[in-house]
Amino acid sequence: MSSHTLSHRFSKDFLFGVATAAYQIEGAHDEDGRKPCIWDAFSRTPGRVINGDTGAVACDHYHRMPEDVKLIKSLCADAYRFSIAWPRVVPDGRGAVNEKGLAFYDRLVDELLKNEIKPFATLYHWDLPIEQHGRGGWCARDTSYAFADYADAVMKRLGDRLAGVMTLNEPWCSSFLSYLYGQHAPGEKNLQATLAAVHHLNLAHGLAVQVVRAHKPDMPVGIVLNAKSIHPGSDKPEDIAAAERYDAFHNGVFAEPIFAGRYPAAVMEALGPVMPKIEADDLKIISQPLDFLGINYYFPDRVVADPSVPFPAATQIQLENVTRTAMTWEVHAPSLAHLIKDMGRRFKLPPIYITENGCAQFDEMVDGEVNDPERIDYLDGHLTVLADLIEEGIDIRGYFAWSLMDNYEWAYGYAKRFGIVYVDYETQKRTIKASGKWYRDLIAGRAQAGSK
Ligand code: IFM
Repeated sequence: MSSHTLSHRFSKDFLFGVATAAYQIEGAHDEDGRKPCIWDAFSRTPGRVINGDTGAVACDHYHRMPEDVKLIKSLCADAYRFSIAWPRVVPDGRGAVNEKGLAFYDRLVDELLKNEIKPFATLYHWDLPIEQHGRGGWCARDTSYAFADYADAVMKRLGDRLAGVMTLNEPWCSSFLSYLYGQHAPGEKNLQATLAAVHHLNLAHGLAVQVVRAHKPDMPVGIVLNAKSIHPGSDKPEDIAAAERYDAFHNGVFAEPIFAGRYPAAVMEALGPVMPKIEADDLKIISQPLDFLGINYYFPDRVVADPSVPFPAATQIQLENVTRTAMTWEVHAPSLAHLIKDMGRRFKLPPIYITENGCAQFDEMVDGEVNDPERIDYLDGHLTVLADLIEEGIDIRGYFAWSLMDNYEWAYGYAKRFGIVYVDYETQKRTIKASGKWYRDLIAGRAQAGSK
């Protein structure tokens, strides 16, 4: 579908945005009082990141912020979702607030507002200050409270001008990928540590919601989950049961405490003895009503029963002959609808924003242009699904393309490009890809159509 045809399916107040995260784009890792975070340490550890790439320079956004805001403007985006670096604002994790760190985000927010772009800030996108890691990181309950204090500092300074606040980005990654599978900082493989991180992240979220509301009761606040769209690998009852357990383990440990005030029974039954201490009010704090749920969706998870692995005794399988991205992730837009409907069946959800969606492709610059039809197809397919869901009456308020520009893709370093804008890391030149122009026309077309 051309971007023009799709434009007509979104109302004028549907929010189209682009998203990034601090460690992935800012660089300036040791400037103006910023201190190291767990990703500075992890990325410098041999063997952890492809090519030993680090976020020390990244897209140099810290020095190029005004031009980057112009770029966002040129894409006609209504909103920009960025993250605030905890190690810039409270460099030791706890204690002194760094004025220069806050001043950067202050300038960013003002620049966005000047350009009529709504600022949506994520408080935590994985850059835990190394000093706080030394105090136990997410395995320690203290980190939830340190996070709330940091949130307080941010709200004091920016709370009057933000359009929305996301507490955490993808706590699954900050726990499972970081403490169970060892692929993200701090690179551990320990179930007990993982479950402690899960609970302390949930608690940090709840405490931060309280902080945000204490500053500004009407500030839209939510969390961003990369909830998995789970499909049993077959119709066999054992695969269906495996998919349910997999859901409880990977999705339920976040969604259930947040939206139902309890941990999944299957998880408590299987893993109760290794769960951290859950104190009396924790679940009440965690389950405060939210103004929105942010969903990051990229690919489906297909699972079968596998008694040879520990709980949830399920293994992912890969389908053959399907389209895959440069990450080897399966492209399957209908799974976005499956995810949203499945979550909606399980919980009473607040309004939804798609806070990330996009793909890495093998982009190349040829004669000054980057032609990326696969990314256009990906965006088109997923936005078409969203338009269908909205027409069915599901309350979806906005969509943020991941990402504004190519950036530091964590353990893959700079090897994977997710941007709708190409970054030449030698010169830091930004070039809008064909997908970026397509997205711009989609947004602009909607305004011109004056639709709905
Ligand atoms: O780049 C990441 C982002 O930081 C979090 N969500 C998934 C993206 C692609 O892997």
